[in-house]
Amino acid sequence: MQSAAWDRVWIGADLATLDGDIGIGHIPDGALAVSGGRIAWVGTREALNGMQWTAQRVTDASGSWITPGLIDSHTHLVYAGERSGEFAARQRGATYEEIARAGGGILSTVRATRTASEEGLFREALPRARALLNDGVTTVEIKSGYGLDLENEVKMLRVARRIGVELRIEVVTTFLGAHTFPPEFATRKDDYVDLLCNVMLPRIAQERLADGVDAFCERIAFTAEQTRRIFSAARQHGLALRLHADQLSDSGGAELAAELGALSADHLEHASRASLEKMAQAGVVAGLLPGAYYYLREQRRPPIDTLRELGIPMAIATDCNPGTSPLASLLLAMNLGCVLFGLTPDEALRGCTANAARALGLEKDRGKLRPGMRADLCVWRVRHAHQLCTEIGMHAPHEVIVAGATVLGGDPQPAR
Ligand code: DI6
Ligand code: FE
Repeated sequence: MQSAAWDRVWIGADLATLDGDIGIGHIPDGALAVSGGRIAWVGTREALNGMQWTAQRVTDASGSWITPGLIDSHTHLVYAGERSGEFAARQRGATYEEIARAGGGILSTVRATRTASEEGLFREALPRARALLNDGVTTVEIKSGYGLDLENEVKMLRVARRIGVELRIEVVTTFLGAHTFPPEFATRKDDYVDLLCNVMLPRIAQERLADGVDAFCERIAFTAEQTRRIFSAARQHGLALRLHADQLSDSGGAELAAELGALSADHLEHASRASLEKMAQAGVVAGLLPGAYYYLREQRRPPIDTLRELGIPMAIATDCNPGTSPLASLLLAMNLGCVLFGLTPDEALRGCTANAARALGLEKDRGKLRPGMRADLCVWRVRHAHQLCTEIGMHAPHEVIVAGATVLGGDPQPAR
């Protein structure tokens, strides 16, 4: 029998493989091998004992759980400034929409972000990304959308890319020039849509600064028709589509996401059953953002029962942003998803691994413990993986591994 030669093996851990369509794919007393930055073997200790293998490093992982590295599939974590004044105004009774219509909200962050230097923006954003890494996040999606002109959108996307290099995690970037209308286009909205389609999108695609395109399809932002134009242009440049859909009202977003083949439609609090049926047919992932629901004290939950009934995969993300979800903990987002939306712990874990990978078009490579996938792993000192979402603020990964390399924590390696 030929002997396998691996870089590293963990033995004795409980594995949450997330492989298969239900549950978390639990393998008790498991073993996992990594080679060349990829997962090479997954199974039980017993099966491993029946094999011929060698490894550069063997880790006794008994008493630990290993999960796929967590994936935050929706964030706006690159921005400058802060919005505590707006929070206070809302405590006094103002609504998010009122603040937005009065030029606050997203636009106040646009002002701060335009003023910031690229270096300053990087320094403001990095701690938020680091906080996610501290929760076990190995892939994070980051949107632009607080520049709203070519120069400042480019600046945001460059900062997002740099964060990935700095922290050695994977950053997926999304161009969200269609977040809101910049003040200079307030009275000529279709001209801004022209600019997005004819100038900004082509340049950003050409410089490979964005992996996808998103839009805020909402009565206070872009109409379904404007969104359709932007998405058609994005598709011509080969960019993936994601959509902020039906968060504050039924604006036809979910339906459009299905029609145009978006990877995910996010929020969905007000999505109709008919549009969800179209999403199911088109294989669009539902992005659930319980942080925004919580922070805005929304009254209407996303239609979880219908999503389940239709078999629509659910991802959970932080939506980390300064106005509606100032949240840099994916573990807390999972807990909020359970407590506020009624998700099961299995669904929450799947929402930040396998289904989040799917929301980013990375399902062949991430989100599961499966041979051939990139070795993005978290090792947790817990009795059960469910504790990651049933307990709050009690857990941090013991070790975080990206493409086979330790990027956080771990045991000191014995000298050879
Ligand atoms: N929906 C949201 O909840 C955030 N963006 C969006 O399109 C809000 C972002 C902000 O208020 O700064
Ligand atoms: Fe968002």
